[in-house]
Amino acid sequence: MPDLPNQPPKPPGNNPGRDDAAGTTTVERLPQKTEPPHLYQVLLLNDDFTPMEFVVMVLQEFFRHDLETATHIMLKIHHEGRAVCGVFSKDVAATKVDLVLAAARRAGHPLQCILEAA
Ligand code: TYC
Repeated sequence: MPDLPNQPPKPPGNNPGRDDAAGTTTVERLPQKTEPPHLYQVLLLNDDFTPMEFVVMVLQEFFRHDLETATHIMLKIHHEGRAVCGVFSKDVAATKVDLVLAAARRAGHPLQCILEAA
């Protein structure tokens, strides 16, 4: 919009708003294009060697499940081959996998822990 005669000239540069005759600036807020965070589920896989108690401990310590829920998830893995332990952002999910695998290897168990896009 051209400057009105009784107004000082606008400084050059980016004008983020729209000025009307009264000098009111309307700043339009564009709809935010923020994507929802991509989520990943962390799963434990069954094997024939990792003790059930160790898996229950992992579900309590690393996924903050109570004993009853941890036991339920462990038995689901034991019978069905796999189960979701939790759903997290990518970074948190990857860290959980690393921590679980490190704890399992330290204890000498072959437990497998993976992540999948949710
Ligand atoms: N199948 C194992 C056993 O009989 C128990 C187990 C459960 C192992 C869950 C891994 O992710 C697992 N000792």
